[in-house]
Amino acid sequence: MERGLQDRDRVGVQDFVLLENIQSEEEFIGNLRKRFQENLIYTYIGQVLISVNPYKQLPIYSENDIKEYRNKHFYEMPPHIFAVTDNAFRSLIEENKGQCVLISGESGSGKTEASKKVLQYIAACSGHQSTVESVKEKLLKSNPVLEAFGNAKTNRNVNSSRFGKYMDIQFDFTGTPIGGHILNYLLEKSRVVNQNAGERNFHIFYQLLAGASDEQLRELQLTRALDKYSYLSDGQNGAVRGIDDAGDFKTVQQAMSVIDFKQSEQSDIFSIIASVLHLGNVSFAEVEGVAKVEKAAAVASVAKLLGVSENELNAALTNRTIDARGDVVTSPLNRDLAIYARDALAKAIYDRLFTWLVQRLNKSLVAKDLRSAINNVMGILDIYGFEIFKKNSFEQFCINFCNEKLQQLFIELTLKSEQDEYRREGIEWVPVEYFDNKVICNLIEEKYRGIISILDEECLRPGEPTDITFLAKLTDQLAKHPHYICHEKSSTQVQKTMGRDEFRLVHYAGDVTYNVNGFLDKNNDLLFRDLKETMSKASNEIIRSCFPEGEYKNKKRPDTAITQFRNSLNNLMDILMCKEPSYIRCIKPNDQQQPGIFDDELVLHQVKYLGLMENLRVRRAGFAYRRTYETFLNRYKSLSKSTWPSFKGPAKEGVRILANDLHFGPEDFRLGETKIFIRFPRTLFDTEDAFQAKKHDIAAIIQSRWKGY
Ligand code: AOV
Ligand code: MG
Repeated sequence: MERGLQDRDRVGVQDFVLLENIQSEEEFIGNLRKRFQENLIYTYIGQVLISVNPYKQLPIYSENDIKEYRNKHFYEMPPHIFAVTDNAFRSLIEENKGQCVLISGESGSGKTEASKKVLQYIAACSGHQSTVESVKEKLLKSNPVLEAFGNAKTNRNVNSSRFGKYMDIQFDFTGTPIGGHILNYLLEKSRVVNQNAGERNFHIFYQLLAGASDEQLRELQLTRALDKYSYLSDGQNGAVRGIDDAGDFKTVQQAMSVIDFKQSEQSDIFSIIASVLHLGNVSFAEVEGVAKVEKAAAVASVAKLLGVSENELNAALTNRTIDARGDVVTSPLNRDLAIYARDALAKAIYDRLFTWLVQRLNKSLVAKDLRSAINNVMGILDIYGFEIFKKNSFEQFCINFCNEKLQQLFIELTLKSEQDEYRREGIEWVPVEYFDNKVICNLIEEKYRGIISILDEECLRPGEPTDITFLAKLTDQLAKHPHYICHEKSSTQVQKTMGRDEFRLVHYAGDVTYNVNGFLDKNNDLLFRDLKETMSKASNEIIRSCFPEGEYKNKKRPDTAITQFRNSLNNLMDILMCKEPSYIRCIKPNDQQQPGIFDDELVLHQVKYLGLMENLRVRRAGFAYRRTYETFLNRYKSLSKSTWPSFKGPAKEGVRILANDLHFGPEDFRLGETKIFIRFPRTLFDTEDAFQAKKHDIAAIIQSRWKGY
């Protein structure tokens, strides 16, 4: 086990507050690197856990490791995600405070893996009655299902989450998990119909084709050849090293059974997945401006799998009905619009199926008879990480906005809670300068002037709004903003790095150039009424429930995609704000997704934008270490004759005596209301070393006594 001074040269310090020079970025990175090379991927800044993705399996997550961390004091064990979870779990049970574990970091940094470890720990160390076991089993099995439908290979991560997930685990008053609830955020549905080079569609498509039995495939009218499906061929990336699609399919099927998906539901789900593949193969010819379906067989397959009339589907794919003040007019689509309609349908079907899955999981995650016993919840947030690609579109804009919001929450909560603690304990406090990304959040979401408002305004404007008129409005209104860069008003040097149809945002985590192409369409998210109507009559029950009749009859315009997303994010922030947060900040050590490579520059960039140096400075501004009087006294009481072997009286008094006998200088520490605050790490090191030496002596004495018997 790592500890103390002796190992520092080799394994670095396990808490950054123990660094000698907290101004030095080199020292900070050096510490992370040293530990990474020793497979010590976890390091603290106080209570915040930094996790560096090892890109290889480490033997640190066994049942035994879980036992090691159970009910231990935070600092007594090496840093670990289990320690953070244990800490949160105990606050939940002992103090009845709702908890949330917030996991952040860029794409591929290890957030989703971290969230699974949190769940694993909770499941392993809480109640073991059989009803509870089944709840836990379902919670655990929800992951493979959601990942199959919501994750995909991107150029940043082979298993990248393409949706945001917030999961509440619900406990009764004894701390026994009795259920869970999942909220999902904006799935990147455009992936269903096209993928960038080197990327894939959602895993489930490949899993189905690789893993289904011959008979099942025959029923779904599918073949195993990926290149037969136009929706799978963009990325030209069928089989991927490190992904076992057939094996994963078995896992998903098995998970679905555990979650009590009925056989008919499973069959409906896979019919829908197959129908999306067939839909992608529907192509159109154009005769005198009017689209005609070319591949009737593909339409027939879709119709059969979803249980809709083939003729009606055929007509709905090539016509558009508009109900203008009671005047119902149907007009034919040209080829481009028919393709648009087809893709919109495929995206809507997939997206709604995903939401249906989440709701279905939720239904089975709460044991009905226990509903009233819910006493407290622990939330786990795992979103899509900040991402920059060669080409960034509306999806990246949403994802990166989401990351800005989470960073904002981190800033507010860590700095605020630190300040609160000093105030509560009556300790003086020196404020630390930091970059507050509120300015970027405002740029995006401020009423009337923010990018979202401008986008919505353009989407709703009569006339002929286009992506380019939207961009012109942005530039018109935001050109002076320090975090907005436009082509038109930039130096020729900057102009060379971006196109005329692009704008750039200076995000907290780096500059991202967005191409406006598709922003309006994606935000409008229009699905023609004819298709909604056809779907609402499907005999496939999931499809029918996903396309309720009332929807196509309702003339009120739904909120735009980005407005729905913003509202749901703001709701999420409200949920998180009233819980006690634990932070896990994930770092990606290299872009090759390989073990053993620690790219200093890449890591430094993340350390900077995550605000970790500031986090450390705030933590160290006053006092590096703090322990409750009880903990401190318990651990170090053997170091003074006045407190050993026992001390009667308040723990605070014991600590005062101990500090005196250990010759702590008057500037080295402060005694707060409930904790001792130690200014310099050295003081703690010396104390800890003395304790270790003493422990040795005591052990030797005890041993020699035993020998006498
Ligand atoms: P992300 O959730 O942060 O990215 P993941 O959790 O999917 O990243 O991690 C990416 C990959 O890194 C995983 O598939 C594992 O191969 C590896 N990995 C991560 N953490 C660990 C760990 N603790 N031990 C071993 N391997 C790990 V994204 O979802 O793209 O933002 O949208
Ligand atoms: Mg993820």
